[in-house]
Amino acid sequence: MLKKVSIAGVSITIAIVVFVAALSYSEDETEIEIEPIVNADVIMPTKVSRPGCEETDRCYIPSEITVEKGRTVTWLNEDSAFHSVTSGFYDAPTELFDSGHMDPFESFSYTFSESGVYDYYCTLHPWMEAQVIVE
Ligand SMILES: [Cu+2]
Repeated sequence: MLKKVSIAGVSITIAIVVFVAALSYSEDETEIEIEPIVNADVIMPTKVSRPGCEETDRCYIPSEITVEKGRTVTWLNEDSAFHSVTSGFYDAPTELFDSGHMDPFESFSYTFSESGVYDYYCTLHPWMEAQVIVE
């Protein structure tokens, strides 16, 4: 009788270990999947949180992107600092889109349904400016 109880105890322990292992495995899998999913059209590269990138036109790469009407554009923050994708200019926002503060490796998407030229900037770093041209 005592033997039976301990066997049951061992099976339960094994079952718990397997369950916990399965849980942690699926968490790992989720983490691995997140990064490659982002297929960015525009990136914010490293070190753009200090002035200078505007001189080489590399605050957002590319700083000018042309897309068809109806297309969704995705930005990815590849820097270690916060950035934003905010429509308009620093002293004249248009309030069409605003990513808010984007964490490192966070992405933001916006679908352009009207043709036109869309200027945008970073609310944290006014020298960061770029354009989306929608045809
Ligand atoms: Cu910025």
